[in-house]
Amino acid sequence: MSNANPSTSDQIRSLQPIIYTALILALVGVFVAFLALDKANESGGTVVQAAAAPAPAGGAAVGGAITLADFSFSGDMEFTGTDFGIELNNVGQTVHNLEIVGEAQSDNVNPGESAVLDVTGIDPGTYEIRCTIPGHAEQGMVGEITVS
Ligand SMILES: [Cu+2]
Repeated sequence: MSNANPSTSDQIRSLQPIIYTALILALVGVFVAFLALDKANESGGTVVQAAAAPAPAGGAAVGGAITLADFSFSGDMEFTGTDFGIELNNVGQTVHNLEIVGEAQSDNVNPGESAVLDVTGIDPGTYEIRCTIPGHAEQGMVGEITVS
């Protein structure tokens, strides 16, 4: 009559295949979850890169380029919009910069180097430009730009 009243160990023995199967399924599930997390991280990284890509553009698009020489400005003198960058290329033998009088001031640009002056929130109009290095404006580093 042992069948009518199986021992506890018999019950466990009969459950063993089910327990093993459950354990294996649980392990597979964890493994699949890790794979899914990996995938999520990878695609997350891609998304971050995609989001970061426009960041270097940061400032507004360059609207034109002005050449800084000893001692003159030349190049694009007409700009559009309220926000734009002006590429400054110093082809002279000495340091120069560009100030849009009352609006914006570039960093000094060393001979042979370039920089971008970011202009933001400027109104349409005509603006004086000059180099603020002492003596340069007097020697000819003055001009005008128009913004429309
Ligand atoms: Cu100068």
